Amino acid sequence: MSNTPELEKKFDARLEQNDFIEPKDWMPENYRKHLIRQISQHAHSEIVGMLPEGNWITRAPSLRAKMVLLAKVQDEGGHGLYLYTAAETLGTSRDELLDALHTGKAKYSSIFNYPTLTWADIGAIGWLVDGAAIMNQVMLQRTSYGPYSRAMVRICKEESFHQRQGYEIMCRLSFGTAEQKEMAQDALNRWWFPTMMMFGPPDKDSPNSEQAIKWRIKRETNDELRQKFVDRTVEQAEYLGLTIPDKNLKWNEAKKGYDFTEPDWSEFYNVIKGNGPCNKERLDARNQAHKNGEWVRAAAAAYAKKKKEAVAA
Ligand code: FAQ
Repeated sequence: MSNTPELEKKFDARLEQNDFIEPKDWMPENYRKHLIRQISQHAHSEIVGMLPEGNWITRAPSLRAKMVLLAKVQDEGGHGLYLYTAAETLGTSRDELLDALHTGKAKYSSIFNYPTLTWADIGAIGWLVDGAAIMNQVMLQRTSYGPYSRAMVRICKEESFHQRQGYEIMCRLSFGTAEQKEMAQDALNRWWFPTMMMFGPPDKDSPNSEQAIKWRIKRETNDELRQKFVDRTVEQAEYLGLTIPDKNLKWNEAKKGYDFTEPDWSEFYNVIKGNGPCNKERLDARNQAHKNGEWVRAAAAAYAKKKKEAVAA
């Protein structure tokens, strides 16, 4: 029953009708592989994304800020879990997925290879990085694979809280002392272009987009989402009294959107090849955490085994 034209035709017709494809449905092998690649990279991004912010939990400037940041970082761990589970429904295992991350074979979002130097960076991550993540994830709620779509619905609800916590920090700093405002501006200067890279390379250089759109895995292209993100963020920066570090940023009435400078794509490719400022640190931290958690996995497995035996007896 492999890849027969009849099954393929039925599959295409279901996509055409915006039906969800479910784990037990027939699907082309390349659709399955494409999804495992994207969902697992997304899952890895969530858990590696915990590291730059986790770094600030002990240094948050108030108890409230600490509690909010702790909750946010914990949410990201939860997002990783929903996504790994969604990937597992495609016939891969958690061990295989994590092994690919830990050995550097699998990618995760380029953005998490940049350092968080000041508290304002926590604001900038929430505002910009979560803002970009939501822009991308809102369209993924309508992705064609059911388990991925359902994970995205839940994740989007939590991400919008994350974006607001970041914007709140930016508001406090931007409307605070001159020194605080300067910190906010410095964070915006450093995070702007790396955030724009999160949407992936320009459409003309994106090898996966065309097929992803055909399969309705992606509903909008990298460039479309980047444009939407810029258009939405300019106003938010204006409210804060901060300047987006792009001299070419200009409203274009004809396209009803902003013209802007593209990020430095050579920097992007360098980062995703493993040569960003924190790639090594992030992978070392993940590997160490995995090793430290070994006894927890062993204890959980032993408990599950005992419980199963007790039920069977
Ligand atoms: N970083 O052909 P395309 C978050 C790779 S979640 C690293 O355009 P595609 C939450 C791409 O994988 C952020 N690699 O690829 C949070 C491909 O390589 P491959 C993550 C990138 O898949 C917030 C190659 O370049 N979100 O932040 C990147 O059609 C705060 C060619 O690219 C998702 O993963 C990149 N930025 O489009 C957590 C959303 N861009 O696999 C903590 C789901 C591209 O062929 C704190 N993913 N590449 O070897 C997607 O929507 C897509 O996979 C894209 C890339 C848009 C990321």
